[in-house]
Amino acid sequence: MELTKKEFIAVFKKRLNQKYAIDVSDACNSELYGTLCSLVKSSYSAVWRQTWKDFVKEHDKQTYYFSIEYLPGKLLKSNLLNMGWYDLVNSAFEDLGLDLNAIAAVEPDMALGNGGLGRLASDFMDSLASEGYPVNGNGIRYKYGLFKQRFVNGYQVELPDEWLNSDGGNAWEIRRASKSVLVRIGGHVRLVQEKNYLKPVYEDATLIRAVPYDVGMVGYHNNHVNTLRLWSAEIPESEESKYPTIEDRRQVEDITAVLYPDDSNESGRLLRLKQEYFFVSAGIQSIIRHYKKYGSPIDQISQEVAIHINDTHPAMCVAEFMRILLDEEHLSWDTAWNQTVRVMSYTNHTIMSEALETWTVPMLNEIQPRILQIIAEIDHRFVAALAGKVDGGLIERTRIISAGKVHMAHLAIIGSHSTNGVAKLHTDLLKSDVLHDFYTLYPDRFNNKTNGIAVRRWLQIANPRLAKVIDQSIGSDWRQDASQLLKLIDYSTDNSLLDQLGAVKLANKRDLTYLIKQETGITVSPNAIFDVQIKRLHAYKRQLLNLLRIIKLYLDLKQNPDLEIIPRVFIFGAKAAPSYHYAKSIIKCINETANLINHDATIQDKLKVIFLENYGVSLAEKIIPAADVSEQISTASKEASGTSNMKLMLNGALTVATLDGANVEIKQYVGDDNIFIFGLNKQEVYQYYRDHNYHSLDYYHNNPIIHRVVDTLVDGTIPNISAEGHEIYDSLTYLNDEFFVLRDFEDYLRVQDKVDETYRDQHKWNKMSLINIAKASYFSADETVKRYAETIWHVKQLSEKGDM
Ligand code: DL6
Repeated sequence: MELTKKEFIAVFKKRLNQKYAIDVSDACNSELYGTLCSLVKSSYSAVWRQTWKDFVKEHDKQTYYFSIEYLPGKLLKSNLLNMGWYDLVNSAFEDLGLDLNAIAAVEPDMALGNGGLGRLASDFMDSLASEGYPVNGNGIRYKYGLFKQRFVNGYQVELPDEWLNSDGGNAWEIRRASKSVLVRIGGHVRLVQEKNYLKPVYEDATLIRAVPYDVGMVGYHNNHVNTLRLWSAEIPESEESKYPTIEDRRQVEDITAVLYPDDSNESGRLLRLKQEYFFVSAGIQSIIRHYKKYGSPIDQISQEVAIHINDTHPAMCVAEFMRILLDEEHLSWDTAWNQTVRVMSYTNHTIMSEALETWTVPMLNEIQPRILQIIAEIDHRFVAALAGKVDGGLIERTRIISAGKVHMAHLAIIGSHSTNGVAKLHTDLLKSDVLHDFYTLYPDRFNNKTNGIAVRRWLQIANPRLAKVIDQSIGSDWRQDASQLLKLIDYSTDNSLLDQLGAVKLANKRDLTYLIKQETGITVSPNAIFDVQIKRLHAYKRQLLNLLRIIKLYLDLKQNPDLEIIPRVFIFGAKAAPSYHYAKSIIKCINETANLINHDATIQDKLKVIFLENYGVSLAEKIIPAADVSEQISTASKEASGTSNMKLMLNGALTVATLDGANVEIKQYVGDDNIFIFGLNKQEVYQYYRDHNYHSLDYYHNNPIIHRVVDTLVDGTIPNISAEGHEIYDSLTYLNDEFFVLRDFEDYLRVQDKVDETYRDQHKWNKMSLINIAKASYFSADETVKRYAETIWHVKQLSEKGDM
């Protein structure tokens, strides 16, 4: 819809009146928000429908991206931007005396994920639509998003995130009851021989109604809207009488109630397995139903359908797809298997063994006995096909079911034609170590797809000041095509631009100081270095290393209050998994250290430590534009890729990094002079593993600085951490410091001194910043998804970028 500002204002007022019977002057922000969303949605719905028809008409191949997590954050601004409405609405609202930012803030964050994995899926959804690829998401419509984090006496407390009950609700979704499917869970199954196939007969299974809620994924200026389909569990009408009490009903409704229910106990794990099967089965049933209605014969389905398994959670896609092809479509095993492997592809997102899921055979049998039978048959055939051809040990290590456990990553790899890692180093590690056995079996299946980020959200929307300065130097083509940002390199000696970059950063830091004051009551100076570490709280990400350095600075200043240092504000944003005790202890220690330092007058504002509550997409959009330093300090080899590293560099922060994940590629792009690298590399970490010769106590005993700093965890220097401090102290000393914190500490101090020294030369700093902004374009998700589309899924672009 092409509108002038005047027309937009008229349409907006009319819709507001129709929807809420109110005028602009009396309307509250949530009414204004609801009105704007309804206008936006009704404007893209015709395009949405047309995109769907185009998919069907051409019999073009479509991809379905299965992910148990999505983190879209807020969609209003992103939809406005992608539809080309942003400036128009902003200016119209100014005329009406309205504040778009305040109105957009009404929208609850759609927090259907824990961290990088879910945000990546959402950045991909944006890029796939913007590049015009026929790719739809498939996930779960959790009633409660990721918990809301509060700090009480420094401890993390988890509160439910009732996002659907908030003022904004979910304005974007459309409930499509007519597209519901039934998912069978539990019970028993036996196979009965029919003419030419085995017919499963189910007894005592529970039927769950899976109802899809569709959210439009609007492409950038290209008349293309894909679908994110999220499934919700309900009781089928025919089964109502079986659920007389509220408790009974909850057993069904709870399947899609919370994201990653606590899996520290058996019932939590069972519920999670149920969730996984539920969204896999619902998604695959609806894909096959659609294909049968509009597609070619079922034994050619791989020509028109690709299914992506995002991490191991949807690995049952392989077995569920086989189930339908065998039990309902009566294809032979070989034909069904051939199609399945061609359809499926898999991304591995971590080498941490706890995230490579396994289920016990009895658990899988309890949730879906037919799926277990099919997995057992895949396993049996895999073993039979290799017997006598390769070493027996290799077969044992790679088979799907062993020692009573079902290995979901093995199922995903064996049942798909592509396995990719998410950064070069990570993929190399998969090949050489974690999945080496599979690599020897299927070398051609392995490939790398380094992660990417949505430059639209993380620069155009999150940092309008920087976007404007970039427009003024290189023009605005980069808004369509991020690679144009490389033109900035030509301006690396343009003092005026470098000064403007400095001014933008300062203004963004000022904004963040207001937010910090509002949220924590602490005053910080925008002239300090803003040193940012934002990511999930995990031991391998080493927020602890950052904390120990903060303590070291504090001790130095206590000893010498006149010490000249560049003031720093350390900013943390992180949630710990509710059952991850150690991570929660680190949060407590950071909060208590913050409390100590922030209220110590002798420190004279040279140090401030801010831990912002409830880190999520919207908070990230406020922190990232204001960051000077990006902390990417995981133990080398442990972070698969990282994506906050890319977002922060795009916004001009300089990276302090270990050679881990995508940091390695960042270093390659920006060059050694524009990044601060420290610590063990992957080879050195692995050397320690091989030689068993890391003794953290040696570092503790032989290095007086380390000794003094680590002792503060237990000697009362930091108040109120007696239990948590001892837990962390023990982990670093007697338990031999699993993540080499003490080993890397000295080098971390060295590199941080270099940061200080560089910051003193603002001209140099801004130049480095400019190079980082330019080179971040290599991590545009638009390019990443092209590589998935062209080399894994083989889907074509249906529409190209260009103004509507
Ligand atoms: O690929 C997206 C993201 C990576 O950037 C992170 O490095 C990686 O930790 C994360 N992986 C997960 C999987 N579960 N765990 N742990 O979230 O994926």
